[in-house]
Formats: sequence, structure tokens, C-alpha cells
Amino acid sequence: STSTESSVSKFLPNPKTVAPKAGVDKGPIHLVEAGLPEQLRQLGWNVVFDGHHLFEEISIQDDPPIGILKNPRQVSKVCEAVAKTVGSHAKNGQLPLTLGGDHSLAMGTISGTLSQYPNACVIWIDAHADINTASTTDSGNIHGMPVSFLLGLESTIPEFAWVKPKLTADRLVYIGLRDIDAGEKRILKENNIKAFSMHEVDKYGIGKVVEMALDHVNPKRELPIHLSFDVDALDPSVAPSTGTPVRGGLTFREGHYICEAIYETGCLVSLDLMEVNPSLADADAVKQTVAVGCSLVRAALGETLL
Ligand code: 4U7
Ligand code: MN
Ligand code: MN
Ligand code: MN
Repeated sequence: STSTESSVSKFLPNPKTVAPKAGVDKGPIHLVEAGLPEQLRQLGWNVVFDGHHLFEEISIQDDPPIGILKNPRQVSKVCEAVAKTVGSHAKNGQLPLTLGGDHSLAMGTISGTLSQYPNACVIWIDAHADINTASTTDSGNIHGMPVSFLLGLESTIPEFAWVKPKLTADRLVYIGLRDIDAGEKRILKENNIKAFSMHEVDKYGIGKVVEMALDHVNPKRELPIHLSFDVDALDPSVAPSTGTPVRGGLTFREGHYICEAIYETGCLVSLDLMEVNPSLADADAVKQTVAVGCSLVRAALGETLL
């Protein structure tokens, strides 16, 4: 086996109540049932599968909106639990793999990663910037907001006071953006956040874009990396079963190249695969999306073509 033998992966879905469109909670179950744990064992990983976290014990019945934010207490509590779980696995020297579920979970996973690796950088692969604040969001969907909480741009909501913003703008980079709200564009500019949209992917090619992204957040290739991969970064023809598809996305190979190149740095310490939603498409589309999701995770965890 490779350098991965003493590492461990784990899997966490999130509850239905967090998903603005029902069904995103079923994504993780499909990925596991497609054989992802066994596929990672084949790559030489010692996989510890915690089981599916349904968070029934922290299910909140009465969770009225705060402003227009949907399910705020439930999302907050689940993310806090995820932060603890991810943090404790990281502390044990394990590499936490979190399968979502919606991308608000990254508030938890990245908080957990930063608790063990305070100098970690975040590579965020997405069609969206997920950096709305309570005052800029039009949808009230918290999966469009996690980055603003992690950066401390949104600190007005007491229910989310547990999020200790430890991420700095210079340790965050995006690849794949193509659907950014006006308020988000302003936030990206004001905070000088580096982003490679699909325009840059077309212009420079994915190899150069990943190199530039790494040069920005991790110039010496020595800092720990948290990779948060929203499957909607891929083109909808490649990954159709997701809640907020946007045309003009990454190809199958571009998505995989990102994962392979980050694995090659040897710096990956934590990995999210988010927004697989099996309820939103026909059976073939679900199968295709689940297969590509498993394949991306394998690529990030060391599967090579040769
Ligand atoms: B995802 C959006 F308005 N920006 O805030 C919003 F376009 O995790 C989309 O990237 C957010 O899938 C998408 O609701 C969140 C919208
Ligand atoms: Mn996202
Ligand atoms: Mn997205
Ligand atoms: Mn989405």
C-alpha cells in the first residue's frame, strides 16, 4: 500500500431538514452503497466508517427562520456536531472524509479541520462562492453562506456563535465559479479573495489554474489542505443530480485533475464531497452522479491512471 495505510476515512451525511430541496440527505447513503468504503480500502486506506449520521438526537421541531435564513438552529447544531467529529478524527491522525448533504456542512468540517490544523488552507471547488451573509442572501439557503461564517464576515447571529472564524481570506481559493450573486462579487473583491472562475479555466487550462491556486494559498506546498468539493462544480452533463446545477461547468477530467493534483501535494488533511442529491433526477442520472462522486474521492485519495 501507499503512504495512506495508517489513515482513516469517515462519512457523514446530514439531515433532511438542512436541505432546502429534500433528498440531498440521501446522497451519502448512495455513495456508500455504491461501494466507496471498499474502493478506498482497495487503494490501501484503512477505512473507519462511522455509519450514517442522521442527527435525530439533535432534531429541532420548532425552527422558524431567522431573518430569511432557513432551518438556522438545525443547521447550526448539525454543523457544530460535525465540527467536533471531524476535529476528533483529525486529532487522531485520521483524514476525515465527509459526504454531504448540503454544503452548509462545510462550516462544520472546516471548523473541525482548523481546530487541529490552524494553518490549513481551503480549496473550494464549486459553481457558487457560498459566501453570502445574512444581509446579502436572497434565498435564505444557508448552503450559500458557509464561507462567510468561516471568515467571520457574518457574526450577527447568536445561534452560530460557536463558529470561531479562524480562516483568513488569503488562505482560501476557489475554482469553478460561474454563478455568483452581486453581493458575493462585492464581498470577494472587498476581501481580496482569489477565485478562478470557468473563464480562467478556459483561458489557462486546468493544469495552470490548479498550479496558480496552490501558489496562492500554499506557495511552498507545506500547509495542510482542506478540499471542499461541491459536485455542482462539474458540468450538469457530468453530474446532473444536484440541487443547483449551472451549465458551463468542469469536465469529468478537469474535476479529476483537481483532485489528483491536490493528492500529489501530499498536503491533503481533510476532504468534503457535497451536494449529491439523488432525488432530483432519473435513475440513470443518479447512477452517473454517484459514480462520478466516488471517482472524485478516489482521485483525491490516491487513485492514479497509470
Ligand atoms: B451551493 C445562491 F442565490 N447563491 O445563495 C444562494 F444563486 O452549496 C446559490 O454552492 C447557493 O450549492 C448554492 O442561494 C449553494 C443562489
Ligand atoms: Mn457549494
Ligand atoms: Mn454549488
Ligand atoms: Mn448546489
